[in-house]
Amino acid sequence: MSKKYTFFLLLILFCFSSIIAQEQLLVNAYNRTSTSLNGNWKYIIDPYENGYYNYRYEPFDQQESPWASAFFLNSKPKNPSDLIEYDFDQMNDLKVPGDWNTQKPELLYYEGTLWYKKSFDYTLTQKENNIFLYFEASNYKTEVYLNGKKLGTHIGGFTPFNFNVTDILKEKDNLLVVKVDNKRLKEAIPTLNTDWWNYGGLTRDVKLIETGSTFIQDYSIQLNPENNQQIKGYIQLKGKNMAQRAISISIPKLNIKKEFKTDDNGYIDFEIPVKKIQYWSDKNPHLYQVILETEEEKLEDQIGFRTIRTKGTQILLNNEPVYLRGISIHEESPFRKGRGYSKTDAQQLLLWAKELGCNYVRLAHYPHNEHMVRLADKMGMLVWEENPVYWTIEWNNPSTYQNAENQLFELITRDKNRASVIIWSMANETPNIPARNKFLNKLAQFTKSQDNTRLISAALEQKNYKDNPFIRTIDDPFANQVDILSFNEYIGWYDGLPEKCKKITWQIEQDKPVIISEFGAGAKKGHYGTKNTRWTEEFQEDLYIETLKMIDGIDKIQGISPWVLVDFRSPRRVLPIIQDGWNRKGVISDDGQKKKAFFILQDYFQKKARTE
Ligand code: GCB
Repeated sequence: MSKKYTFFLLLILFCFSSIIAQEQLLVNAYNRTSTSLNGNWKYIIDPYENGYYNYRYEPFDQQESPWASAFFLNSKPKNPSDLIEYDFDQMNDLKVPGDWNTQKPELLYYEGTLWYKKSFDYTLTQKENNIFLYFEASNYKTEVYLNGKKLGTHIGGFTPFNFNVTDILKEKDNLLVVKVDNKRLKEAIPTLNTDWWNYGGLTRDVKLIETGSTFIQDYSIQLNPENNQQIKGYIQLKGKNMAQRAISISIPKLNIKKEFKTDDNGYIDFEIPVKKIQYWSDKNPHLYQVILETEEEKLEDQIGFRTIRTKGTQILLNNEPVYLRGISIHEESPFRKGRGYSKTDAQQLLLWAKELGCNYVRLAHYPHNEHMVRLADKMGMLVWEENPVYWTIEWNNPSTYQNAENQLFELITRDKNRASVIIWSMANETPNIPARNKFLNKLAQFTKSQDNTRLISAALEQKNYKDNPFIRTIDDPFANQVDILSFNEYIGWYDGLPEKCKKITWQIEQDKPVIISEFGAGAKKGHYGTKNTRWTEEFQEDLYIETLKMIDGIDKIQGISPWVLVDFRSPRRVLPIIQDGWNRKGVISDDGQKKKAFFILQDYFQKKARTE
């Protein structure tokens, strides 16, 4: 092997290993036998990463016998003369799940390392079973240590990861130490610059999942996109005896019970004919109970069966045209003013969307928690899910690409059996330059290779058509790769005043369904004035009136998701009295009050729904 080749190989291995050190994700963690590790965890704020590096800036966890100063050891002085300069047990608690920023005033703007510690006991229900430590999300870089041993590193703030800890777990006094670092980095996904709060910490549930010694690792069970009379999929077992094992799939309401045998790699793929099936849709969100059974395990899911595709400029759900009456949503709790994580948070957000008349939500700008898509499945809400490739990232950096791909992969793994999810969005408002085109093309191809039952999109940008400022178009080579042509526009807010909408026409040449992924204006709830006074509810209301009229003139339009359901925190938004750290483009205020624009949109959607 040439030296150059070896160098590149090592570089790739290094980049890869620093990103994907955790193990393959268990699908449907949501319904597995689990024990929650939520609750109070001790914490140490460590801006200098003193518990991670020695004074030569060498990580303790890469040394054969690390000093007692390494926080993951949770060292205690044995003699009065011992020097130990930390003590988790004398520290305060943080609640898990939950961002740290909104739990302690001194952590509101904190971006750096914080250590968590939890002790727990656990007894396996059967000696030969496996036990996994599962994190639903942790922002951003997470190092996990159990009983003094490093389990691995995870990068990315919004997707789940897990570790098989069967060989390390004890019955009593397990010591779990987790280092979470939310420092923004240029090479990261997302990068330094975003318009949302960089909430740090163990932001979603943490749990132990017990599986059989041989267990169901992964599966996909979907309607065949080519044949809506057939359920198609695969199941992957893992563990000690995964070859030639019997698996049954039953869907009682469809009178289906089929037995299969795995191949030598623990894998089966299957096609099951179905006749009288109720298709899942926004109008009839029918979910079937699906039961997978092996000798050792029984795993249930609730799955909807539908097809989604495009034909010319239409979006077809179960072969019927569907218009996406949507709204964009950030994952913030309507109750706690921090990162949302609970079922109640998700329920309130989706109920507001329903009240608006939506049949669709854009979950911006990163993967939201699993409650959102589980509830969307139940409520008949179509969903756009998004990878945090936002604005300008390091397009030429291979490890940045790998990171983006890995985050998307984790999201697809988690949600590939959710009927509500119809769109994977690659990115938001990215520049049209060759390096970005290459990056996004690769990501889109990867996504299609992982999942051919959904559509691909990205929130693109619009521009003047042939230098005419009154005619707008989409001129972006990535438009050729997407199934749905989607773009953000702020005519009337960053671009003139709302009345400008009257003068704009659209020349969209691609033969694809078009959706407007964002438009909006800032308004402070309770701030009233003329329609040309910024920040008033009247200004925002007028922008909605004018924009909706303009949008009706786009003949290919198949949906909208205005910006945004609820005001959300953003450190970029510093205008006193009006913003105070909040982006005010919500049609609902941060304390849950509806602004005038809410009712304009509601009225528009009600009329739209009537014409369906
Ligand atoms: C955008 C971004 C979104 C911002 C929004 C705004 O175009 O996609 O993340 O929050 O504009 O309020 O400016």
